[in-house]
Amino acid sequence: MGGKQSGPGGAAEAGRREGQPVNGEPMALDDRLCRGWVHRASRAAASLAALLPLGAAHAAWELNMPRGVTLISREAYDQHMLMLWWCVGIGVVVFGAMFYSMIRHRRAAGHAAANFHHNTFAEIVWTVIPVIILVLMAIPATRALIVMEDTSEADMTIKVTGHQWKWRYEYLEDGVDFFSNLAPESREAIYTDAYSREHYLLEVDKEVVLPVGQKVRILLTADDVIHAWWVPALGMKKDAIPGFINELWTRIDAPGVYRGQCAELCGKDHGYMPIVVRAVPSEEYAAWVGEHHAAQAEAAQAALRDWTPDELMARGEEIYITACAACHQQNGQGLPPAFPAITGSPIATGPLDAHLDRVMNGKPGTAMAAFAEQLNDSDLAAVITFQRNALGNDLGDIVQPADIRAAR
Ligand code: HEC
Ligand SMILES: [Cu+2]
Repeated sequence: MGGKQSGPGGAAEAGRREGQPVNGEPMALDDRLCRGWVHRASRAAASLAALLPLGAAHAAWELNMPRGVTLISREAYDQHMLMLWWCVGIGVVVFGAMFYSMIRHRRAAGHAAANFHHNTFAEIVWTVIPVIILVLMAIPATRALIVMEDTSEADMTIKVTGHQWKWRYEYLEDGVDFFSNLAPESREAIYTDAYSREHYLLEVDKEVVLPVGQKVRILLTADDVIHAWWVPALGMKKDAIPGFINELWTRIDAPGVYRGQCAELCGKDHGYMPIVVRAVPSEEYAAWVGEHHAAQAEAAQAALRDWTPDELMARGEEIYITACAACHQQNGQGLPPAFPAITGSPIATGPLDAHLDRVMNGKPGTAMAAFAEQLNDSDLAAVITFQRNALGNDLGDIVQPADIRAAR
């Protein structure tokens, strides 16, 4: 409403509402609307142009959905295209007939309007034809839905759990279990230069590695609120709901890295819980599982010895940035009142027992999760040591993995 030239109300406004010339200038209204349009369009074009040079990531913007790399994604894509072309065909026929008759039988050419009210034949035709079209669409769509829901005869099963704000992946047969967080580089880029990261906010610290060509059954649930697991190239998006298990399956055809993200508004860092699936040949997958087990054994071994303060602080900082900074912030100031500061916090600068308890067992009913099940002994010892001796705190005490073991 209201161009810059005139405020709301007033003679010009009244004139526009009535569609009457204002002050004896018959073209003023159209002229103004027209200028408004041109102005707005050129402004929009300018802001679009300003967006374009923003980086290579934007070159990947596409209008259509990706065809993807699984049976399901291709099925969804092909049906989407099939129905799009049907719609185009229907549009051409309907609008063609409409415009043809509007132009061909216009009054200016001497045609008089027909005057009929009811035509049973036409009504049957325009009911039956759409019904037939819908049934024709429903057949392939139903077939695809049945295939999508069939998780039987899977080669392997992984359980995916949404947490605020990270994903946990458990490979039920292969004994692999880890949390996947937003990569620290991406988190840092939030505060510095988003365009410095090629996959800004779409990179993680640990990728989900899956073997190509194998049917993977995915059990999907959540720990706190509803999340949704969504990887476009796999043609999959489903809600992860606390207390329920949803099932999906995938069989990835081609090795590659496929990115996605949480697709259910799940709180403050909803935009910061990406998914990265790396599909690799079976041998590479087996090697990855082996490496994972070796790393786990090494971590278990490392938890048996005493760590130096420097080791604890260095590891503690890494853990703090990936696992704690989302809420308590990188500088330890938190976001009060929702997320308390660690700097000067009564617990992080108070008795050690209470600090261990809060980090290991969390605080039920708040966003502070129980990290005892999410981090191993060394990582817990390191991050607690870090909180007590960095971010403005300076207690001078350190926590060893053995202390955590004793507190479990
Ligand atoms: C999802 C958000 C979130 C994350 C991630 C998180 N916390 Fe917290 N944390 C909280 C909230 C909320 C509280 C306040 C709980 C309460 O009401 O007492 C809290 C409280 C604390 C406190 C007590 C502060 C005080 O003085 O009351 C400590 C210590 C703490 N967290 C450590 C950690 C550590 C260590 C990590 C990472 C391993 C971590 N937190 C990750 C949300 C979070
Ligand atoms: Cu989420």
